[in-house]
Amino acid sequence: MDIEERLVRRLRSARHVLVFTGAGVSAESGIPTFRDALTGLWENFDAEALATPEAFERDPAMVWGWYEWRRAKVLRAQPNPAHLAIAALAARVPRLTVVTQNVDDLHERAGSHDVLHLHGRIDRPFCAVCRRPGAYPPGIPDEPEGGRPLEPPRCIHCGGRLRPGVVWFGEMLPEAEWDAAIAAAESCDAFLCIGTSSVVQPAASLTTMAIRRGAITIQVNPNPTDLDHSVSLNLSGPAGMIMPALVDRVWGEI
Ligand code: BJW
Ligand code: ZN
Repeated sequence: MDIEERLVRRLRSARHVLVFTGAGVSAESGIPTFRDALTGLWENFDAEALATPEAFERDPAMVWGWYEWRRAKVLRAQPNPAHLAIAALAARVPRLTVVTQNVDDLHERAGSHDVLHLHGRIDRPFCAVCRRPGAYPPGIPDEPEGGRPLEPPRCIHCGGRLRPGVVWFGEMLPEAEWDAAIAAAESCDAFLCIGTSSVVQPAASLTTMAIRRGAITIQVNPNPTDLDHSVSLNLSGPAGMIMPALVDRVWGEI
């Protein structure tokens, strides 16, 4: 791995490392990235239009069916070497904060603790009316490839429709997670931005906060983003390959 010795030394001496992840970190686990997640039935939709409260109000079965198909994919997926390298990093640095935009639980299943989920979790449905938590039946939904429209289950308290426990466009991020993420971005001395297009706000602003306060910033992505020229180092490639190599090179064998 080609990193200047000066950067390696700065990373090695970091007291607080923030790992910020997006859909790309789960891509090698077989979970489509957000902007690739439209296949089959949903090919003619726009992901940004499906992930809104208005879409759910207009056509709950279409939106719920899309999420059930994606939830089945998450349940079948396994953490990949990138998730595992991030979990292993916790034992090698004085303090590690993992902040994810992902709605899957692959960081947790890889062994990361106290992950801050800025956009909620696909496995935590709640009532669209009274907002109390709902539950899924155990097991993996049996979705045909490409999915199908499905009427959402009803809330056992008020009879309202359950909705996926995720943050849609136009909705506020969960306050405690967002506050904790800002505090971490403002106190970290190394910030790793992994597998995100960095177009969705306010999450993407965490990287710019860290840049502004002088943290060393590293981006891992096989494709260009608007941050390519703002970060301290751009590592171009899949996270599953780059992350184990980076952790190895800087913090020792994993
Ligand atoms: C690999 C790889 C490999 C591939 N290895 N990498 C300020 C400015 C402009 C707009 C706004 C603003 N403030 C708010 C907005 C509006 C909006 C917004 O940002 N819109 C933009 C599209 C412009 N934001 C909001 O509405 C947010 N709420 C909010 O701000 O509340 C305040 C408010 C209230 C009312 C009115 C106005 C403001 C909420 C945002 C919620 C986002 N929710 C989603 C859906 C979650 C549920 C679901 O999954 O369905 O979250 S959208 C979607 O995007 C999802 C993701 O978490 C998020 C980020 O996407 P991510 O992770 O970056 O994925 P991709 O697919 O974009 O990129 C994948 C990357 O991986 C690519 O770069 C690949 O190259 C790379 N990759 N393989 C490493 N192997
Ligand atoms: Zn209810």
